[in-house]
Amino acid sequence: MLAVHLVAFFFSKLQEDPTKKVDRFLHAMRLQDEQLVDISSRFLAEMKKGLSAESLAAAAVKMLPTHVRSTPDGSEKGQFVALDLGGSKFKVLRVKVREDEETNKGGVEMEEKTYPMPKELYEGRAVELFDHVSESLKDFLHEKNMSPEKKHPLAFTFSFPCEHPGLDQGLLLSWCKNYKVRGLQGKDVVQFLRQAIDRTGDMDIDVLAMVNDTVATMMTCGFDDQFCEVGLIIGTGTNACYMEELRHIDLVQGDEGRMCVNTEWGAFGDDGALDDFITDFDRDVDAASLNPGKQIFEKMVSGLYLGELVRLVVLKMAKLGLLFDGHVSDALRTKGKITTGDVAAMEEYRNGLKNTKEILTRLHLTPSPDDCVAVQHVSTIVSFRSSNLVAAGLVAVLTRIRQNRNLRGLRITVGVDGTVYKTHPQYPKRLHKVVRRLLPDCQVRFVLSESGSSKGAALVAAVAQRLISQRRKVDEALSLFTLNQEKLQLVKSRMREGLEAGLKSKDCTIKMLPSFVYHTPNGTERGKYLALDLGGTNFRAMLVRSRLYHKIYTIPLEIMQGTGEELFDHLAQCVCDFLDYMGLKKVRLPAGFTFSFPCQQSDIDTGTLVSWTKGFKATDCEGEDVVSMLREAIKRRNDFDLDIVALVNDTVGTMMSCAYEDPKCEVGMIAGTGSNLCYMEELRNIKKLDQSNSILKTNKQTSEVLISDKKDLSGSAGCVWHKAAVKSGLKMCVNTEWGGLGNDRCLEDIITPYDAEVDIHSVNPGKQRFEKLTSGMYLGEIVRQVLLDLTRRGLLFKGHVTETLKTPGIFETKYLSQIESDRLALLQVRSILQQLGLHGTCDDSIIVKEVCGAVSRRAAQMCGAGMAAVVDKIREDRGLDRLSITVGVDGALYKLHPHFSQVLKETVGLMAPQCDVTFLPSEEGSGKGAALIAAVVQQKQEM
Ligand code: 0WK
Ligand code: 0WK
Ligand code: BGC
Ligand code: BGC
Repeated sequence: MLAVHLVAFFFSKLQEDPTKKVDRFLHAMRLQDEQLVDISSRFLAEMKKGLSAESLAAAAVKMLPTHVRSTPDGSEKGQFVALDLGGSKFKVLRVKVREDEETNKGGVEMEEKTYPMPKELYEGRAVELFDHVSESLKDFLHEKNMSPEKKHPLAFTFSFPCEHPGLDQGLLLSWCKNYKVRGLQGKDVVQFLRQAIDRTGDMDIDVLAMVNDTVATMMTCGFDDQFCEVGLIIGTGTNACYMEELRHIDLVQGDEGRMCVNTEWGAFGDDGALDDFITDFDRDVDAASLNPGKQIFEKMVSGLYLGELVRLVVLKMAKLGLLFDGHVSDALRTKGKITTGDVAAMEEYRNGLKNTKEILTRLHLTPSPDDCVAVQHVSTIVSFRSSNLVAAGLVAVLTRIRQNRNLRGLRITVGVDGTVYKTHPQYPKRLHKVVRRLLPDCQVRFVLSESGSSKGAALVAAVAQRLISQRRKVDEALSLFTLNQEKLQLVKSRMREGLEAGLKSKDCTIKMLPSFVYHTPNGTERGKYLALDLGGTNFRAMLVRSRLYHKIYTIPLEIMQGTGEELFDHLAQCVCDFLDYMGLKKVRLPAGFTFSFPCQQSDIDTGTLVSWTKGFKATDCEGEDVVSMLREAIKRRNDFDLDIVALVNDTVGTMMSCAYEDPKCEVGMIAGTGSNLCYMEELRNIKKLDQSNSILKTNKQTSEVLISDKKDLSGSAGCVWHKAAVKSGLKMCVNTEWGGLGNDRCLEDIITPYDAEVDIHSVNPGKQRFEKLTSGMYLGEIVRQVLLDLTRRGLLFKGHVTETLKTPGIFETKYLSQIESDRLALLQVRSILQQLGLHGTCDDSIIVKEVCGAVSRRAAQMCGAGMAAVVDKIREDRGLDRLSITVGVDGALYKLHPHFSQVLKETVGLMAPQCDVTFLPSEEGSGKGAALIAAVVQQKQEM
């Protein structure tokens, strides 16, 4: 009885507009704006899930980083072969980008050929599929007379979800659409293609980049429209990509700039997020698909499924007697009998109904005009839902971009491709309308990708090519700073030769200056001493007694490079200020004077400056006794007095102050503004020791070193001379001044053009070559020279050479330490560069960091090799198999640089494996060391 009432009710309705019954029947597919807004916000949530490290593994919408960092910027150039696989057509193309400006006015020229894709390959083995692809490629090259010998760069559009470790790598996550090929899931598709090309042979192909068709479409449209930052495909499948902020893509290192993300929105709903919108027809389509449960959103939207949806709806309505008087044909029961092309045809403005009739007739149905209207309306509702769902997805993507950029409105272009969008008469208009209705503040332009996605793929390949060549050129420049074990061995042996030569003669590159310090502290040192410390960057005065008080004074450049008198007057002024500050102006304190420059000493309290180094160039000092110069300056003031009892090099002072803590400390090293090292040398080895006023002398005939039995150090006449050698164990600290290694050009095979530039423009060209490769005064300048060269070659900062970059000394070594710190994100590197007026991209920051790393690593390695030469010499001199020794070290480079000390340690370990070297950073600087030496000197004088 009920059935009779139902049929009667329906018939009464039939009389009415046939579309009404369809509207009722498919009310679940007719989505209102609030539902679209709801779907849109669900998709936005899915996007965030897919981007964040915590939730991306479980996310249905994969949000795959593509390594495409920018839309076309006009510099792309070149000729490429392109493969376009995964859409409805498999194409091979030749793409010329800005090849000959004459003919195609800086445009892109393309030739293409579509190759059949045999049915069996869709569900066959991956090897067969890719053999077909590479044979088609070979055929195309042949047809276009592209010589098989020439290396052809290739861009590959592969329209399936892939994880990209790089532009030329893509691990297939899953097949979709009508593909279910075996043996490729989880594997690198590019590798597969390369192997197929090798199997096919007789062609030399360089696969530069593989991109998703959405990405290629965005790049294609971005070539002419710089606002194009979204790529959309509504074809066999559906998908979208867009430019996301790098800082939001947890999977990729770096937090500055943007990267294109392939959303793979076809999988939206695979986790049930759309269950309340899924109709039984959708479930039927999914159940009958190659990948049930997957690509839920795609199956509601894309061309592979729309026709089927319409067929299932029409079939159901026919079965329910709502169409064709309940007549159902086998054809109508047959999967795929209504295509998406049919759906588009049915909705054609003019011939829609005619087409509908023809299609239904083709399905062996005899549709009434109302049936045709109804079926046409079914198509309308199904395709309308598709465009509405795409609109909802797109609104989410555009909202995301707007939020990322904190914009109220947004002007943006969406590049679109795909048969559904291209061939379905109403589709584009419907889509645009809904997007603009839901995003009234946004200016959204849709650009159809006329010539397919390969133009875009070629542009990505052009960028890849530029990045690869840029990378190669940057690596070439950086490789100049790479020191392999062989080169380090060279540095070690040359340092050793230099040490040995320096002990014998005065005229040598490594000065090996006797310090007249015969032993390290033995703890008996007592008293109150003033320590003066003229280092590389500043002057320190300190009072050393049980506690240590100090004050730091800067040395203005004009004093550094003024007259000697002005310099020492400045020092005396500082000492006066300090004594005043300490209330000790009336006391004549014994003082140790740390003077961090090469001084030829003839005794502990006198030394003539051999040559200025670092930034100093004060006149009338070289060849002068610096202790006298200080004494004269103090005398000129005549308002305080000092008893300067010791002159020490900062390396010696550092060794002494550390030896106070660790008696095994017999080496002092400075890695600061300057670079130098001292160590306790066997007295017998210091052949050149000047015997004039020391307790030592050399027997001209036997060149043996003799020592007097007189205890005092003032070298007095009438004493008995003993063979010093026989008095083994006697040592003296030698200030190596290793900074001079290479002054005789023995480091030419290490010195790079950048180093040569730094040396030429230094205050002492040709001098201190080793120092200029290793010390803080110069590392920043070497980096600047490298950055300048890379920028001039267009490899950095877009080739924009700023005044800053041309300014000597602008890139201080402290920036290396900051930039290389692991804790510093690229953004912070960028802000340091910006402070320097260097405005660059994220890639620029990465390259700058690499250059800093290469320069500082070489410096630490060079010092490590030099150190290895010294400790191995000490070991051999003492006839030891193993030497355990401590090195007291100071200097901003060693103390502040994030990696220098570690690389130094590793290199010493590598180059002097028979020595256990402990590095002891000096806490109180060399001042304490100077005071200790002053104490030793005083003790001796009191004896
Ligand atoms: C044309 C593009 C191709 C893309 C296709 C999608 O060149 O990369 O895959 O559009 O549309 P379909 O051919 O699947 O309709
Ligand atoms: C601190 C020492 C001083 C030495 C300086 C070197 O007390 O004698 O000259 O280290 O480091 P720089 O200041 O050159 O970084
Ligand atoms: C694939 C996407 C592709 C889209 C359009 C989908 O099935 O998963 O990678 O972009 O189809 O071709
Ligand atoms: C000087 C050395 C000093 C070193 C570290 C070099 O320039 O020649 O005497 O030890 O810098 O400050």
